[in-house]
Amino acid sequence: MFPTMADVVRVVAADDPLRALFSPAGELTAEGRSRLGLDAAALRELYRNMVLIRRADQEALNLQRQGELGLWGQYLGQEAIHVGAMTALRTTDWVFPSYREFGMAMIRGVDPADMLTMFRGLSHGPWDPRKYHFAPLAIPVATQVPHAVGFALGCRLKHSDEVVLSTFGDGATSEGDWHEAMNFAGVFKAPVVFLCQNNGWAISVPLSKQTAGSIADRASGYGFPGIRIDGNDVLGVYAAVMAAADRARQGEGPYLIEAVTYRMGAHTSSDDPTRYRTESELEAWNAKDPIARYRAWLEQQGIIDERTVAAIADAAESAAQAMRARLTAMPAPPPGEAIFGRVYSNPPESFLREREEFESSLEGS
Ligand SMILES: Cc1ncc(C[n+]2csc(CCOP(=O)(O)OP(=O)(O)O)c2C)c(N)n1
Ligand SMILES: [Mg+2]
Repeated sequence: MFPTMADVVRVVAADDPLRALFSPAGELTAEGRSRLGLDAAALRELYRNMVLIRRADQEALNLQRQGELGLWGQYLGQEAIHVGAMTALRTTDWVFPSYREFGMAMIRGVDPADMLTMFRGLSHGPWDPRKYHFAPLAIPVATQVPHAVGFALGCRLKHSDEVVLSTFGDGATSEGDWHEAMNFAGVFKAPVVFLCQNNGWAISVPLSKQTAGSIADRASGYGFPGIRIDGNDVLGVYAAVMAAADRARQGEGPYLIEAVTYRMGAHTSSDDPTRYRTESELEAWNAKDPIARYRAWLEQQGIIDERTVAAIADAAESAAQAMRARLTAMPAPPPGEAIFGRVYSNPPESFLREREEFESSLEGS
């Protein structure tokens, strides 16, 4: 017998621990917030990390504008997702990111100056994924999603309790890779949390011209739950990712979180968003800025004061300057090593000869 729609809805709703924490509009409820059990120091840390990654993002853009980086894609406005999600995970959990997840990597402990070497043409992939449990940034849209699911299935087969976070944009959900990954994850109950950063745009294509219906609702077609939440609320993102990861860890399978936010900057430093979006749209989202909003709440709760806010801003400034100084002092790798160095562990003779020829061709140039 085929299940009816009512059966499907019942199955999906029955094992959904997130719904209880959120209002139907996707806002973390006061009751949900109180259940998080975060003390004042932890709440301040969330603020500090959002400020740190925002300042690093600005510095990276400055570097690009000064000709020190080839390209930069800002995550300005998406800090609540980066910090909330990374704080909710264990450091043993894996992350499979897209190209905009520099802030997430920073929170995981990757040195930001090392990370920027990729955008300065000094490295192909600056960190060891096994050390940080953080996969390389994926530039081809959505390719990281099937990787995440396959890896998550591997974790399950090894009986490890690691969970995988697969993060991507709204545009990525139009890719075949994304649907294949969702389907596979649902069938095999892979321990994966899908986190869509719905920032309203895929370069110059607005969500309305890309997606009919709701992204979150797509999960039910693949046999697991999905929820749309406010992606500019760091505590909401933290709660959702924590609950979805716990559920996956217990063998309950995947979850899709659609975190609604806005890309406040350009798509990348090569893009001019004034050609396709209005100033008023930007202003409306500016009023929902995740950092200003969280800071106002912390102040209201008496958890943070002006002095702490200023100290955090100073620390972020020093960290950004240190990142710049370290990056700009790094020597370029020898060209032969950069091009040939990571291709073979045991290079064949012909390859070594090619390398020699290349290197001697550079002599005197
Ligand atoms: C397979 C593939 N197609 C097209 C591109 C060009 N491209 C780069 S980013 C992007 C838009 C992605 O939008 P979204 O998934 O919403 O992520 P966002 O940039 O908003 O974070 C496109 C089409 C690409 N990198 N890879
Ligand atoms: Mg997008």
